[in-house]
Amino acid sequence: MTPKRHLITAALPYANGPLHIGHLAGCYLPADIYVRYLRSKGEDVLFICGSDEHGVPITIKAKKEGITPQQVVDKYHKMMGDSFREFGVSFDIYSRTSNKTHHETASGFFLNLYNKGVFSEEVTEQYFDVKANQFLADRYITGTCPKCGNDKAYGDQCEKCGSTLNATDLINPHSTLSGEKPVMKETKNWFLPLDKMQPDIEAYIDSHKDWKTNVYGQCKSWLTQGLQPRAMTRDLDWGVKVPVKGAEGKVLYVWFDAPIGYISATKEYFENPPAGRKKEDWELYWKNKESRLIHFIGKDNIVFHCIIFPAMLMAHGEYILPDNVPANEFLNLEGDKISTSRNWAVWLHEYLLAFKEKQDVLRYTLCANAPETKDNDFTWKDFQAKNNNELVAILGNFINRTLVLTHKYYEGKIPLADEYTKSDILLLEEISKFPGKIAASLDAFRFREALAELMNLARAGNKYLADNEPWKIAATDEKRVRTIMNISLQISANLAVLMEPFLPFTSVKLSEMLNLTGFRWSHAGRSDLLAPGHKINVASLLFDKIEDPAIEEQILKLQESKKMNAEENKVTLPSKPETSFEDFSKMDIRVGTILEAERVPKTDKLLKLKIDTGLDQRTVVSGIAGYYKPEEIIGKQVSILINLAPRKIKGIESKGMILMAENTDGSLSFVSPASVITNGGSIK
Ligand code: B3M
Ligand code: ZN
Repeated sequence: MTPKRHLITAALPYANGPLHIGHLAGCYLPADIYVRYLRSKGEDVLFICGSDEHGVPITIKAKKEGITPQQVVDKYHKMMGDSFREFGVSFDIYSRTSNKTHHETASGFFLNLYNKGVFSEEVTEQYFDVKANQFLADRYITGTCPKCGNDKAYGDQCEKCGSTLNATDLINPHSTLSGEKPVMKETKNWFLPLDKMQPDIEAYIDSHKDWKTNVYGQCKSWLTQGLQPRAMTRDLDWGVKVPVKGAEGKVLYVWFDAPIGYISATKEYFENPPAGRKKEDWELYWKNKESRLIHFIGKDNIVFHCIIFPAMLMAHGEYILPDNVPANEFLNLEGDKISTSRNWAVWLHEYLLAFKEKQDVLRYTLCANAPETKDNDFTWKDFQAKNNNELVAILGNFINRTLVLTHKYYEGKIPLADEYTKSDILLLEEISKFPGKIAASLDAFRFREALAELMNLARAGNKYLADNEPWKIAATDEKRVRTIMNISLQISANLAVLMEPFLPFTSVKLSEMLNLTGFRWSHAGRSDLLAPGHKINVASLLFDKIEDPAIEEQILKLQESKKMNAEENKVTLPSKPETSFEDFSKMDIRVGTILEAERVPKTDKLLKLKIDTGLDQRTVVSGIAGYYKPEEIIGKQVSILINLAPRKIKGIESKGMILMAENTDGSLSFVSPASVITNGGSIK
């Protein structure tokens, strides 16, 4: 079915902190690219987002900052909205879940299900913090994940392995309010009987084998484990009040109210309807079978969007279900997980202070590196390289040469293409295929691939100029030069149209320089976008080089965070029991040199090293991939325990162990001799 209209949502970020590059890369940038592409195609599309202002993440933050939850959400709602605007994320509405429309909508939705008898009312024992006199829902409780052993799992979810949990599943639970071990206390809550709904949900998931493999796979694995009833209410005071008798002092579970936020925001958008639309039109997007609903999210939100929210919508009965949920994996920063509490992040508002007006450079880098199929890494060096070697050297260079020559030869007027050569015709044919190729990638939510294709168009232009060298024949073959320049200008115009979803600021700039207006996706591919005689405007550089000091400053800033964290978390391990010299001398520790290093496939942490120990050359597998890149450590001298019994690690026989010094933040460093020692020299 060709949909009549598209409703695109991006996850509602918790209003408990500023936005960082992980947010942009994981969810908002792909969503924005997709929406801009649909708009360029002239589709009917609505792009919805807003702040998630309920839930424990907000109240925890309020407690930490010594302000009220309302003050927290006011502060960050504004900050996040500003960042989205500054980076060109083009929501039709950026709403918030603390507003009246949302409270009414969420509470109405709950009542609808309640009146239908969907919920089961159950008195269960929940964790209670006696000291804080409060039930401990969701993030108020942490403990060890029963599935993966992560000891910082929350009461509703383990962020490490992505499992959804119930607080009572946690091993060794403790309160994040007081740090105390909680007690059990009875309380009544309303449960969504996901167990009974499993067949319907299963049929729904099975009808979406087209979803990204990471998304489909996660859904299947939950279904295989068997769905459990899940409480949709909480004993908390911050949130949407539960609108039924006997529920005083309780609010809706944040994951019940938050996705309804998409509905409320759509309603709110139509509260002051744009020309030609009416208030009730929000229903078209949510209830009409010819509408297509797409949720862009990060991977930790998959279960809520693919199972729980669809279950809620099914139970309600009037709504369409999500057609696709293109979730991304996570973006890391310089090899380490992005973390707000450790200040290990690139904050969007801070980025703009350092790189003024370079929003598109970040959009470009994050899209080129998007964690689409696996977690990915952002590094400042790569950011610099992408800017200097791709945006400046390929795209910027091509446009600049084309426009400067047009001004020089023709006073800024598009010349007539006289006669195409065979290779011109081939190139024009190639150009005509780009919109289709880019569109195919975008339709499949393969944004990296789409962007790479866009750059291939710029590359083709660059190559065309380099092959034809119009500047060399300008004086001798005016006719040929006119054709070359005309073609280069048509490629530039195509780039302006096709880059818009990815690089909206640059697209505006380039369109202004080309004096180009009113073109859409469907015009791209043509070689007559600029008519002969059309006058272009003054040219300026689209991108400029980013020099080393600017990058070093950013790296330094991150190192500062590392240092501060190390200081804060400083725990010096207590001494181990006494040992004898005899015991110590049983260990044969030598100096060796790393000859070869490579990653062990399908692992995150392991490197396979070949070490010259002076006695032999041997293989050692070491868990240091998070700290060292293979190519950086070749030739380094390290300390190695050579008489440790060999062990098989991932099928590789590892002989010996590299000694590592552990920093207080858990990071590792080689123990290397202070001056060069011959391999085999012993450590005693
Ligand atoms: N606020 C979680 C998050 O920011 C949550 C998303 C809600 S989407 C309805 O990761
Ligand atoms: Zn886990």
